[in-house]
Amino acid sequence: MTASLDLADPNTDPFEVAAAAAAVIAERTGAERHDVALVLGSGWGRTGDLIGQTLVTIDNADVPGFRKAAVEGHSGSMRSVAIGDTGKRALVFGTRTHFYEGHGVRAVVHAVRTARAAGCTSIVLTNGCGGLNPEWGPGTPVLIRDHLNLTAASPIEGANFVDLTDLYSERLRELAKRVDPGLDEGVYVQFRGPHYETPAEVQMARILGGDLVGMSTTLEAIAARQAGLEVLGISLVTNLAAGISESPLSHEEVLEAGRAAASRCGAAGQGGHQDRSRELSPVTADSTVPEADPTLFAAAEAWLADDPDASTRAELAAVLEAARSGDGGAGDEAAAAAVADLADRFAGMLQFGTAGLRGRLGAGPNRMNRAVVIRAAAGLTAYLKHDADHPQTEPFVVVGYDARHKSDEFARDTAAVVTAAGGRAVVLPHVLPTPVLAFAIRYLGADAGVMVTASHNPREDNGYKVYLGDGSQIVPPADALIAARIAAVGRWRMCRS
Ligand code: 8IG
Repeated sequence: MTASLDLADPNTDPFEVAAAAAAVIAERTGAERHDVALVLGSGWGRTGDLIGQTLVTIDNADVPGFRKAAVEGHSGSMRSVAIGDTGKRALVFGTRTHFYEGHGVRAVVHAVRTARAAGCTSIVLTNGCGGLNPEWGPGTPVLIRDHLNLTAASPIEGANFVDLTDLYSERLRELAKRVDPGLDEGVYVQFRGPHYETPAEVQMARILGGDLVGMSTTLEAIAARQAGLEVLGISLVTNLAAGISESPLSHEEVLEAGRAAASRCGAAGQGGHQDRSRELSPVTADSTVPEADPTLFAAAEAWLADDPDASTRAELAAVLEAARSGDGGAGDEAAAAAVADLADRFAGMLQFGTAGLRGRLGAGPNRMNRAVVIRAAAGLTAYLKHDADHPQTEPFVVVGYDARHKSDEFARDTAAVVTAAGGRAVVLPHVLPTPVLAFAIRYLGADAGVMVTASHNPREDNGYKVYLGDGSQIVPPADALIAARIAAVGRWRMCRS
């Protein structure tokens, strides 16, 4: 069977076209994988240059499934850009296909699926839009907190009920706000277009809770979530929406606002700082710049209020006190070290991969602790209920643990979460080696197993490995699906808020 690469043909598998596109990108760029994707909307044309050096530019016409740009002000190419000096690569799409072009939703979200197939784990979706808040003058960038999709369309085909809670990553929004504390947030409303709204439609959007009106982004964001990508959405308010200002709307006004705002948006999109740009990739958050900003302390306070474990609470309280004790004198060096320690602990959540979770024991989302384990267990359970090859309404999980510090507590927490979510759980009766867990999964007919073990890692680390019902360790895309579920679990409670 030869696969058709025509997205308009209903017999074509759009993910196969995305894989074919990613293969061309890998060949042309010489990069086996890209890390972060960026889609440039109206007015964002020069932002790609601010991230780093463009290494390769590819004409859209050369890549399966892509179309030429339909609108003036967009460029019809994609590029591979070095992200500062991090060794990571951004895949920058200079244009997008809009829903109003009438080529179908598959064409609209093809860049998103291609980004995932090319290895990206996060995506930045930008757009130009109309603003409903009169304080947002033309050229104001606004972070998308949530959306209203008024297109009545979806990129997802078939009975696949993707969860969209916290679709726009709170972690990435907070990161953007650390770079540019003046950034506001809003709810983006996608109309079909291509006409702009009537004043009555703008009022409707306002009554529904909208802050921004545009013709893109929501379908792409949904496809990104389905693919397991972490999403950052940024709108550039290029005009006040119809009826909010006196004057009628023109495309020229939109392009002009974009030109005027390019530098601030570049700073926000890039991270404003080379060391920040690497944090856009959730895989590593290793080189955070120590900085005693209030959001860091607020994040630590929020953690203290929620952490179920007295020992990590006490540990964090001590670090927080030390970080706050800078007095310009001899204590300052210790305070600076404590701030750096805090920044590292709150640099993001430990990332879940095929090897599960692994990290240093301690307080904070970037450490192994009961709060992080509870969240991982909730994400795993949601995966087993909704995304697994054979979804289960009452998933059955077997949990084992080694003799490492806190392993037994992590195992019991995991069983409690599975049970609370309506599943069944068995904890092995005492410390047992991993092969026993793998045997128990098959012997008991479980849907999955968890082994809390640091294996051979340093004594200050611990780890959390996940096995499927046949006793095998997880392979892609299960890792990305579980990671997306974990990301959707109460992010507002874990990270800065
Ligand atoms: I740029 O005011 C831009 N795109 N729907 N409404 C809609 N899309 C837009 C607008 C706007 N401005």
